[in-house]
Amino acid sequence: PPRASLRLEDDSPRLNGASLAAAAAATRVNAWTEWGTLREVVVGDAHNAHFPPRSPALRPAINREGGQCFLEPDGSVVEAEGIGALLERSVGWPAGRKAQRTIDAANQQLDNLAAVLRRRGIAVRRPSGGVDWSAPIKTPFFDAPNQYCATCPRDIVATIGNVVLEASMSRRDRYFEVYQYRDMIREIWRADPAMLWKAAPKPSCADRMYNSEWWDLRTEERYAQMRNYSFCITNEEPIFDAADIMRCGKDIFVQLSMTANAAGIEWLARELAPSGVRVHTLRFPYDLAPSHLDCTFVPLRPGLVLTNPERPIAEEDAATFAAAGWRFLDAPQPTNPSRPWASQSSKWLSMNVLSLSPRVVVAEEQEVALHRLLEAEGFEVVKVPFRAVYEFGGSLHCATWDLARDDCCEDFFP
Ligand code: DAV
Repeated sequence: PPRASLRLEDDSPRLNGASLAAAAAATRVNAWTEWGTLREVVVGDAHNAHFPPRSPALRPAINREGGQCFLEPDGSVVEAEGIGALLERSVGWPAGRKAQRTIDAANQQLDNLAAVLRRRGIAVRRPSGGVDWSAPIKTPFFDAPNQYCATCPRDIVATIGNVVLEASMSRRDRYFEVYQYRDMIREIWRADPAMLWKAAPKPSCADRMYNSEWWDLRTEERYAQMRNYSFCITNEEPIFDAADIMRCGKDIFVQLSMTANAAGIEWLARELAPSGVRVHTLRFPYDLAPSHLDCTFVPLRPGLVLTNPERPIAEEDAATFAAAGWRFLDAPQPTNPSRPWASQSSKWLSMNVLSLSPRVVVAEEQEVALHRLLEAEGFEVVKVPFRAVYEFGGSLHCATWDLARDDCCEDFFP
């Protein structure tokens, strides 16, 4: 079975502990784009991760073709193929805590990413803890048997300029996930007097917030409704996950999806208007189960977006980009389309990259076709093993949350 290499970047500028600490202390919360030179970032972790329970916003299913990533006693991550169908026959969708060696494999790759970033002089923070993912949730409106993990901070909190914004969230088992970052947010808020700390209204997550029939629609019925952009959440309460947002300076793009509704996008638009930010809705009519924008539409630098060839953008939404002279670059088919059996994401995690600057992008090490494409566009591609993280909700963009980049509220769509 394939083994992941643990190659650290050796050509990167090295900072010693003292200069790193000084850089971190000087950091101010500031991130207006997806591509400004990265100064400080949060990398998630997989500690104590639990399987997401079935709920009105998620019907988890075993990925039958999927294998497993686990950590061997010698410290190498192994990808074993084709156990998904077997597991499905014997257990159906599992409940409770994930296997320790699966958690360890993900943590090894997350720790490696943190080390690679630190060696490039980027300050890295890790979730500060506090939430027991095994704990059930009971509110006046819903129950959940357990919670999930802190692997994907991108989904739950966004930096928009000097604002740290906690998303409303769409899933019950992720309702309190942001508390895993609260000590950290408080600490940054105390150190940076210019930072604004905001949280979107928490939705009820009551049964009436969801379209439960949506999950049982046949594919043809979904195609028939496609243009309504109607998914498993209703539009009664404003809802968005932070990963449905992409920042391009003065313009913020938000995907209408299973995890962000029109009311959620309207809430963002009104909230950000006083700071001069324009919020645009993006629609991808051929994606029948859209969730999070970062496997679909990934701005890489001014004028260039990495796009998903199987999920073309709605024509009317493309016009904003065309009018400003932006170019869409279709990602190649994934070099390794296989995913772990418990992954609820698509093969397009291949394009879920993290930008370190307008010239440098971090990508999964097996995605050679993507590396070639980006290198031909003039990018330096930093390659890291990350497939063991895939079943914890995402890849490199999902598992990070940028706190500070060198950028400003620039107008890229004049
Ligand atoms: O295409 O499966 C996954 C994004 C996970 N945060 C996709 C989107």
